[in-house]
Amino acid sequence: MSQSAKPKSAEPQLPEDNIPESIARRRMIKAFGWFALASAVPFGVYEWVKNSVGAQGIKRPLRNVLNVNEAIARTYFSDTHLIPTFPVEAAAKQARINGYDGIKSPIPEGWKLQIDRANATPLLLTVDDVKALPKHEIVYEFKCIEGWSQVQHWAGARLSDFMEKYKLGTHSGNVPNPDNTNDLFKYVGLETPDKEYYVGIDIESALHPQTLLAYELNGQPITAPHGAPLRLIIPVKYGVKNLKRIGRMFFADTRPRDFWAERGYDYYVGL
Ligand SMILES: Nc1nc2c(c(=O)[nH]1)N[C@H]1C(S)=C(S)[C@@H](COP(=O)(O)O)O[C@H]1N2
Ligand SMILES: [Mo]
Repeated sequence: MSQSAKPKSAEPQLPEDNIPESIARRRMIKAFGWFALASAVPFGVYEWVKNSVGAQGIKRPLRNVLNVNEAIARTYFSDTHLIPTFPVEAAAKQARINGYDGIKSPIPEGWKLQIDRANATPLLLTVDDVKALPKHEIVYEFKCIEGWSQVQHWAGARLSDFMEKYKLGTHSGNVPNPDNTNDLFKYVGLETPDKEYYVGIDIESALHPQTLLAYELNGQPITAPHGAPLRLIIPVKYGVKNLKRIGRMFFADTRPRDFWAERGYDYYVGL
C-alpha cells in the first residue's frame, strides 16, 4: 500500500483573521438571529401555556411536565430517594397551619383508626397501637403547593412498619414485600372521619422510609389544627397529601378519590 492513501481534509481550515468579510457578516447576522429568537422564546412559551387549557383545568404543557413527575414518582422505592433532613434546631418553633377541610368539627369521641382490608374485617386501632411501633423523627422542609415552605419537626411510626405489622397493602394478606410488587395494591386511600378531606397515595411513596403516621410535632402531641390525633407525614409529597386527622385507610388498585386532584392539581404531586 502506498503512503499517499492517507485521507486528507476536504476543506482547508482558515485561521479566524483570514475569514472573508462576506462570511464574517453572515455569521454576525446569524448570531443576532439567535439572540432575537432567544429573547422571543420566553414570551412564546408563556403564550403557549396560557392558551392551551388541558384536562382537569390544568394548562396542557404544565400537565405534560407533571406527567413526567408522575413517571419519576413511580420509581421511588425504599431509600433510593431521600428528602434532605435538618438538625432539630432548624425547625420552626411555630409550625404554620393550612387547610381545615375535614377537621372543622371536634375530633370524634372515641376516635379509632379504621383500616379496611380485602378479605378480613376492618381493623380499629388507637394511637397507642401506632406508638407501639418504633418511633422515627424527621426534620425536613415541609412544602405547600401554594408557595410556602417551612422546616418542621415531626415524629411517628413509619407507615411501612405499620403495614408490615398489620400485614396491609397486599392482595395475599401477607407482609408487603418490595420484591413482589405484583402482590402490592397500587394505592393507599386516606380520609378524615367526616370524609370531607381525602387523598390517594401511590404505594411506593406510602412505603417510603420517610413516610410517617405522625403523632408528634416539635416533641408534643399534634394539636387539633395540625391533625390530631394522627396524621400522615409524607415528605416525598407536597403538603396536600399530608392528610390531617386520619379516620380511615384502605388499599386499592385504582386511584382513590383525591380532594385536590379533583380540583385540578396533579394527582402525584411528588417531590
Ligand atoms: N384534613 C386535612 N388535611 C390537610 C389539609 C386539609 O385542608 N384538611 N390541607 C393540606 C395542606 S394543603 C397542607 S399544606 C397541609 C398543612 O398542614 P399544617 O396545617 O399542619 O401546616 O395539610 C394538608 N392536610
Ligand atoms: Mo398546602
